Amino acid sequence: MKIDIAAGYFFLKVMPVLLLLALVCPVTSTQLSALDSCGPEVAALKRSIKKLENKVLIKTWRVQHLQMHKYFRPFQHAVPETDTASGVNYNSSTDLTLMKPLPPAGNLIVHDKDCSELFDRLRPASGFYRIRPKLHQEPFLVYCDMEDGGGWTVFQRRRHGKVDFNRDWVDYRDGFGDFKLWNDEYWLGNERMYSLLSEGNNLVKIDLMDWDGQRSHAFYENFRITDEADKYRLQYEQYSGEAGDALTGGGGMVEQWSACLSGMQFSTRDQDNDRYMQGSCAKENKAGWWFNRCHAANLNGKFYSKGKYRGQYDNGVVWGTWKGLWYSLRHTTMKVRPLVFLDSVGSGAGEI
Ligand SMILES: [Ca+2]
Repeated sequence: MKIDIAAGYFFLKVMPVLLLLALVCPVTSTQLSALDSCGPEVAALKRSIKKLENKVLIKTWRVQHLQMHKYFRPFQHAVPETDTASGVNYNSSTDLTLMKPLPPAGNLIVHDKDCSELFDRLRPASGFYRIRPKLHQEPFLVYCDMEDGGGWTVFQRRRHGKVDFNRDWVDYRDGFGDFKLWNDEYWLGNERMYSLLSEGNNLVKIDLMDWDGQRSHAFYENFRITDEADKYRLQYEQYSGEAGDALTGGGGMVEQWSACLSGMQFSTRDQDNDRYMQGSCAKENKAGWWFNRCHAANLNGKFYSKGKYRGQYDNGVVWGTWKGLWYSLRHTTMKVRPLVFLDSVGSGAGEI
């Protein structure tokens, strides 16, 4: 820095004076000794040069002094998260700084884009972890199912009925429920699901359990939803599994005409986007979900704690092709991972 400032002063201040001097009193190198004879102009210019040289010396000394006493120091990258809020490691009482270092250029903490990346990287146990599917997004908590082959990002869970799933559009868009304990219930939120599912090439697994502890499941390939402008319309491709293709309505053409959810927009009690002209499927079924006229599968329905139920509407936690429309399930899980995935079993595609 000393050299830079001295050189800068020389070229900006001293050099022009010398050039001016050469113009006023042109001489060759062998005639330099004759400058003194060029009159008062030369004497004035020599005084200016002396002043500038002194200024350079003073500035150089000040720079050295500041560096020596550490009034400032070059920018340093913050160490990874410490207890101090600024990320600066003040480990020496003599290392006082008057100028605070600049903040780090970016977030130094790496977030996985989903639970499959986390699984590949660390093979951790199941639990809640922070993921970030898109770089522009804030990271958010989600339950990662690291059993069942591992790497599953869970976006819906019903376990005990403590969380109310009869909610408005904004709640379903932003997500709700509890994100702490292994059996907490939640809806991750349509906006987060949109970012999580938007690239397709995924495999969604729906895990179901009845009140006798019997389990079943359904797989859907390339499960996606559109954005909020299109009301989070549902799209999916190939079904496989044991529980039946209830999302498509099951049964024959008549059932599918009224209950196929492929291509349906999302509806809530305050936003009716279904095809049921006479009323609101979301209100009747007490759920936010993709409805047609209305459904053969509604995992966000009303939680009945005995399984079989009766009522005006088939509004339980329903997977019609497995237990019928009048049986409300005990456990449900909707989870996703990449279609091509080397799971812990090594099959590459879960149970398919
Ligand atoms: Ca309607």
